[in-house]
Amino acid sequence: MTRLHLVNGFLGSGKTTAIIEAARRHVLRGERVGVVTNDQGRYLVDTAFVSAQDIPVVQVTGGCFCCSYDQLLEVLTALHEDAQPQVIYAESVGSCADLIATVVRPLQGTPGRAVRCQSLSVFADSRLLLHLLRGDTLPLGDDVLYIIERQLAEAGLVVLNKWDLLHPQHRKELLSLAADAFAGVPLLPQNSLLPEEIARWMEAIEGEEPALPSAAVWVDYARYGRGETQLAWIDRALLARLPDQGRSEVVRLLQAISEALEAHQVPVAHVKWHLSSETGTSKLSWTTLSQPDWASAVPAVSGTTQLLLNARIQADSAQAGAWIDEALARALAASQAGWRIVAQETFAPSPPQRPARALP
Ligand SMILES: Nc1nc2c(ncn2[C@@H]2O[C@H](COP(=O)(O)OP(=O)(O)O)[C@@H](O)[C@H]2O)c(=O)[nH]1
Ligand SMILES: [Mg+2]
Repeated sequence: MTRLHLVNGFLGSGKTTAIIEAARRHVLRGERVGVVTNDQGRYLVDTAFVSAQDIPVVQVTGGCFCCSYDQLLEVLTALHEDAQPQVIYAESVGSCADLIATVVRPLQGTPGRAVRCQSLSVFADSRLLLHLLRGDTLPLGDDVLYIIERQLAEAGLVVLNKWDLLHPQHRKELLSLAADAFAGVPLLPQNSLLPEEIARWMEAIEGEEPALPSAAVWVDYARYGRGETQLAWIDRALLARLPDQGRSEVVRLLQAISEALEAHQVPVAHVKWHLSSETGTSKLSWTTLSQPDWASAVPAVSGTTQLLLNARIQADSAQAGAWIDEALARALAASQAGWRIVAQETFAPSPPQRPARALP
């Protein structure tokens, strides 16, 4: 029986980072592992990045797990046929909620399935969670924050991720607020960049006792839908042949998009880039509370280079798409590299509908 670990948590909270390290550790132990990624669009940075690590990966696109159960079952079957994984990590869209009712309970209610759902970890950026539990003002709208709150309400394990980025003076306060807010649910402070901390997470979810609540939580789908649609999806895939000093080209491009979003004060949930060239692949992220300095984050690149942008931002999708395209057009016009835009999507995701199969 394949063990399935569901991993939820807001956009940019650290799910993919943790899953990739966990998958590596399974492989080192001689276990076969697979990953399911999920997002609103079709060209997914996470799929590209997981696949670049030689980890078998399938994706559920065009909506979150809660609305795409049939597609989830299809890709789980395909993963089974291709890789026979003993353990699967399935990461839902970071704006998805209601997984117990829409995925876990229906899976449990289907006898004979080759997959057993073992855990539901919900990741949170510890800094964001502290603000949320204190009731501080955040750049994200109330309905978006409602999604985060509902995600956490159904956790079997709350991962207080990016613990390293939370000021040591605030750690006790977060532990105490979280213990009150998620009474009885295990809390795991974690720095997902440290392999030994991922090993601890794996122990927590791979133990005898499933880290999985037995009952679903109530979700107000009107609010959930408003939060989901407020977060525009914008992706752009670009291709060029770069010289050996191509790095500065990429830095300028990434900076141009960031400056456009900043100029219009667009709240960011997660803006991520997958960069692949003949020198290697990497993933670069800008999350709600951390914008990296692209000039130091971008690695060396050369030769045929692909850039894939997935942006989930709180804005009108058409308006924000136009801002991004203007910035891109200016950056590409100033470049000699002959960049081509090879794929693009811009939309406001549809509001999720509570499926009829949802179980309490
Ligand atoms: N400092 C720190 N950064 C982290 C941690 N976990 C993830 N990150 C970074 O947070 C960003 C978003 O991570 P990602 O795994 O893509 O988040 P996801 O959207 O939840 O899958 C990336 O830049 C990661 O390197 C952590 O525990 N500490
Ligand atoms: Mg991810």
